[in-house]
Amino acid sequence: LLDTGMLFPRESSSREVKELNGRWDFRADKSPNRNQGFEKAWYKSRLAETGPVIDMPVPASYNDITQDPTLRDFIGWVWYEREVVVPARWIADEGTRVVLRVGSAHYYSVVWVNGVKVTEHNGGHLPFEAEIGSLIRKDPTQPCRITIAVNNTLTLDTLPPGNIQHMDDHTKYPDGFFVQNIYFDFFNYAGIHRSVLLYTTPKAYVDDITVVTDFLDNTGLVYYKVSVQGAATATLKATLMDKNGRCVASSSEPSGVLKVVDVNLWWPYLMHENPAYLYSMEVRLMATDSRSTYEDVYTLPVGIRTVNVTSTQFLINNKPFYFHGVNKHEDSDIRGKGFDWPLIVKDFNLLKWLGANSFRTSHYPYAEEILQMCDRHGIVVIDELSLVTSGVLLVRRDKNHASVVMWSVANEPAAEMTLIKHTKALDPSRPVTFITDSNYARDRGAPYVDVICVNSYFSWYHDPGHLEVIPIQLKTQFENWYGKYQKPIIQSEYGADAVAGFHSDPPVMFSEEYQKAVLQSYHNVLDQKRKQYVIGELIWNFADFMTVQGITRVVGNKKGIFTRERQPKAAAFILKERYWRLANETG
Ligand code: BDP
Repeated sequence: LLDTGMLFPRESSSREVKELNGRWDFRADKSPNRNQGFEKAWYKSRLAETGPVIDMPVPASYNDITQDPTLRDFIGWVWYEREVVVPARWIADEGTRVVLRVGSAHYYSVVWVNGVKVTEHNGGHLPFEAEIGSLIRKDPTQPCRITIAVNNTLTLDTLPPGNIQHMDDHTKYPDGFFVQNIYFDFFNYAGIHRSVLLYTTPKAYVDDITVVTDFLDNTGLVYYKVSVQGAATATLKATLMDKNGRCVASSSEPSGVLKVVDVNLWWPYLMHENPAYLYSMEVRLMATDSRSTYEDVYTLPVGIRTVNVTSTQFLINNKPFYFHGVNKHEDSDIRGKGFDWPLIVKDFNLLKWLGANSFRTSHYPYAEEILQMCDRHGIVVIDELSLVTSGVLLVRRDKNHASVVMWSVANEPAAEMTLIKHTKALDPSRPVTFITDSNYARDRGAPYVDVICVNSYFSWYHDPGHLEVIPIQLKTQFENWYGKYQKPIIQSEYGADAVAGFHSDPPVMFSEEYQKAVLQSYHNVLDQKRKQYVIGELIWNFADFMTVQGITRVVGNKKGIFTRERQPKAAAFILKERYWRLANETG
């Protein structure tokens, strides 16, 4: 995937998709060295033949699915397997590419088809795939057996990072005892987290499309580039269609600009009465080789909008945009980080109930379907990546989303400059930021970013219990950063834990009243500064989420304004009132 495209698998007249979600066979490798699966080559035969298997849903984290405590906190290799019947016509037609795609699996994966290794992948949040046509054509009478081994061990080289610590003192710990230390604040959910599917394309196919948009008066400009694989020569037609399927511009060049008269711009949903307008760009490819003729069709949704940053403003379509939104996690009960449509649609309904116009994908790339929802609903995204190579892949995966208005290269990192430069080179069309929690005097990244994003937890991690410090400390925070850099600032995290149902007046920490009071104090300062150079506020966090067990976490992080089950705490009503007021004032 490093040098090919990463188009989201879509059905078309030339492409089929077969989802492999549902029940898979599963076994965790609990052998002392956690390596029996490889030593005994579990991929060579059916998993059920080499030992006991249990049912495991895909997509889902495996951690919370069973009643087995050793599986909840399991570290090491787990094995997934299922068989799939491949349509005969896919096998019969040598001109069809059959691709196996995993939306994401956490963290390291190895994939076999009928016992033959087809790919491996490093990283927990991005898709990977392998072409398997020749393998399944070897013996068309056999079902196609897919085995995926996934290892969630985190080291200093993974992102997020961690390390394994062995405890050898037998007076204190059982034999072979070790722990996974992690350096981030969310549970290390593991397993196959996003859809697994087979999809087809013709042998000659549209491999990648890049669009960058602009407009001049009433004319929309879609700069595009199409890359093709599997054809020495090909002809191509790019057609841009409006919402009603009417052609508004077309071209026969592999790259160029499509001009749209009387353009409908893509607007965030609170800024315009006709927001989130999406055109469809259909790319039709025709290629011929000595054997046959191939036609491939791929249709990409395209929102036409611009993004610019001044020293005090964030501009979408040249109008000031104020981020009033949230930080999220991919997290819920039972399924962990597993992709789940009911949860996603519920979250979007809650975002709109709240009047939130934006969110940050803290602290890793989210499922593509979530960004598609943002495009559709006009919700603005700060897209957070997690390391340099995944930076290349993330930009490749997410570059065409109108909703993605800025890249965040890291959360509270140690070495930020190279990441920022690197990301800017990958995509000059979008601003770049990273999230800092450090002192403005010590920070090394701010000179390189377009927007400064600051996390702070006054009266929580600093001066806990002292709400009265917020007005002073927050004002000082903003004035220091702006004074030094003259760049617009987003309050990228702030908040307080509240256990739903804990009440206290006067407010004390962990009560709903304290969380409310922290928010109100922050809002007073934000209201002064947003008239100057503060361009956004993102609450930490949208919902309560699971973390590792520890003395500062009570069944997870409780800084959600919604519970993990998505019910509002008192703070949610404060924020709802505020966000709708901001929507009326600023869009
Ligand atoms: C912030 C981190 C976030 C944590 C939060 C907290 O960016 O991941 O969950 O602190 O401690 O600094 O609640």
